[in-house]
Amino acid sequence: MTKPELSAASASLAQASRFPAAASPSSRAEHDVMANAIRALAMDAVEKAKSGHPGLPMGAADVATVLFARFLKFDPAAPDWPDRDRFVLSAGHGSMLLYALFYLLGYPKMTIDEIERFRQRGSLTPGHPEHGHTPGVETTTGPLGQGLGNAVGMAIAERHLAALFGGDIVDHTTYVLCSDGDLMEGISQEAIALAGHLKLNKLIVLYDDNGISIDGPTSLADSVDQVARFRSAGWAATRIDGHDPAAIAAAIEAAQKSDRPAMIACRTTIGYGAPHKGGTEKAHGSPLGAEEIAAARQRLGWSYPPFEIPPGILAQWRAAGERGRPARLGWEKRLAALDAKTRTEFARRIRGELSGKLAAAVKDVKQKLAAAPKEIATRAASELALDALTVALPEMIGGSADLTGSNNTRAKAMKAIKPSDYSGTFIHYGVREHGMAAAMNGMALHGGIIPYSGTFLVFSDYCRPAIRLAALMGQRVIFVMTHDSIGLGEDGPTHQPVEQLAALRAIPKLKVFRPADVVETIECWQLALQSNDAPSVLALTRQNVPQLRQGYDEHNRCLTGAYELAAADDDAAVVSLFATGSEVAIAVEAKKLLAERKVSARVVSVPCFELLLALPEAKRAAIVGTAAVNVAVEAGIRQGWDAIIGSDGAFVGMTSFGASAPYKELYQEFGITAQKAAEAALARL
Ligand SMILES: Cc1ncc(C[n+]2csc(CCOP(=O)(O)OP(=O)(O)O)c2C)c(N)n1
Repeated sequence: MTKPELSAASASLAQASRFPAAASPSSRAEHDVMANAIRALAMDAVEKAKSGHPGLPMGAADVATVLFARFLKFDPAAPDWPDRDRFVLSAGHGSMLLYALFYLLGYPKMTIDEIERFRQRGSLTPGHPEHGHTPGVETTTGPLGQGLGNAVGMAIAERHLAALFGGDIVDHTTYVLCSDGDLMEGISQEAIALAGHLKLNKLIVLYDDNGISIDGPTSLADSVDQVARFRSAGWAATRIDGHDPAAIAAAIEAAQKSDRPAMIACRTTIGYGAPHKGGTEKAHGSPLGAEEIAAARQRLGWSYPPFEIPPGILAQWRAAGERGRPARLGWEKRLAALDAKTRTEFARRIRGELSGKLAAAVKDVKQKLAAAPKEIATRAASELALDALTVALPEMIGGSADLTGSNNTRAKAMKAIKPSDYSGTFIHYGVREHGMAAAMNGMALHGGIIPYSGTFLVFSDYCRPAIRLAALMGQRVIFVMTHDSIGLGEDGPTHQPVEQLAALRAIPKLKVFRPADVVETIECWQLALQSNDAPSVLALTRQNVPQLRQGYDEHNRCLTGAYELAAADDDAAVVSLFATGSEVAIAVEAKKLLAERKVSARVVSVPCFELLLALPEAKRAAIVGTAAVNVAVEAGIRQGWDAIIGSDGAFVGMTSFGASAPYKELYQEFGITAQKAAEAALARL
């Protein structure tokens, strides 16, 4: 289409103050002005903010217009409608694409004022999309590749819940818009491979194939044939002109019919419409500048002032926004027609509410342990807990990154999720820690599922970016991480976490649990499940530990993060021994050694720093106590412990990497023993 034609179409649409509310553009001209509205808002908002990324929204505007105006099932009046299609903007730097769409489509809170306040404090339009902050944003994106990983989890969640509740209630598609950067990140390989293997046919990736990243053309660093790459992973993949609405629509239609996940490589021009900067890295991540914007307006035939969308064009967009309402109302009717039991269960799961069966299951396990104590590894304790918990809470979906037998994350009754049957509740993620964690975030975000996983604690480093995002988004995702210290023994220093506990505790909001025995393990599981606004890590031992908590106590003693496990033999403890996990038993032994020296000591188990440090000052101080000497024992580094034991406290732990040997020898060699803990206390008295 030539420029004058564009201008004429734009003008006639703009003049029609009561534009016929057709559901989707009926001509190329209508499409073009709708797409140009996105482009104009993006370049003007970035210009006003003096920062941001105009290139992606301008380049992907045609793809987004076709998707949102013709295909995506959503309702701005109910952004959380459970059966909506999910749209994940994996390339979160292109956030203005989402914000422009939300405004144009009529999401009530996304006013033009919010668009004008792009990237300003308190606005609904932060630099990168933030879930829970802006209605309609399905997941927090920005770290490239994560959104794609989340989308795989969302697509798994959809298939699983559809298998349980039927296609009348659960039948939606997950769409992703991703960029070159998303596909260069390693996590994308894990996500793509898993989705292809599971044949997630309701996952459609639109790849903004513009060949440009920050440094310049992607050819500087990349020569992957993405279509071939996706095909080899079991996807349907195709290549189209991403500025041709008919081609985009045809490709999406075909993708919707695919029996496997589909990728559409949409060849686009970054910063489409900007005559000098378009097609170059100059359009990627900085304002285009007044001159270039004026020239782009000319080129696009867009003659309206910044932040002004003529009524006719806005009406066309708003009509597109209304498109999904009948579908939502129809779904609500179908939901209401379900039998009461199914409907209540579906609603409970979607709300993320725990059933009353959880408390009963925990009580039952604790009573059995009181009657017949167990000296087992906390990873085995976790399996024992899961056998009960997964029955009480069938919305739990477990998994492991190829360490199922080591992580003990598969409860007896669980069957695996397979392409031929998604009703299972266990996922063999393969050796893909990062993809696993990102997929779990997606499942939690989707709703209706409580995901948990398994890997070795040392490999938390392999999925840390996704753990961080789970915390940032406040999602209930549970990371079981076994082999939590030199106590794993012979596998040696490559597998022995030393700094990982401290590193995980450094992530705001993340609850890092390190239970001391089988009773604490079930209590920590209960707390992790109850933590519906934050993720948890359960750091568990490979080696056996004694059951320190004897007798039945209905209270969850781990709730305060730390508690006095063994009181001083008299009223005046001069030593407080703090420990976590497998080292609590060592602290108990140290207390005995000190008693032999007539030194009165108490033992405080510290299963969760975050919970302890969140207590009101007086309560925390009461647990920490006022002994003359504080000693902490943990087979990790000291970092973080000073908040509990003070900088003058003694620390018995690791200061180097571990070594390969039977674990008891390692505890001796690295001095993590009752003897050393007692000596450390005595030296300070
Ligand atoms: C994990 C991660 N690494 C680096 C960045 C910084 N970054 C933002 S966009 C980008 C690449 C931009 O290229 P592309 O993905 O093709 O986006 P486009 O230029 O098409 O907008 C980079 C490196 C990031 N956001 N996330």
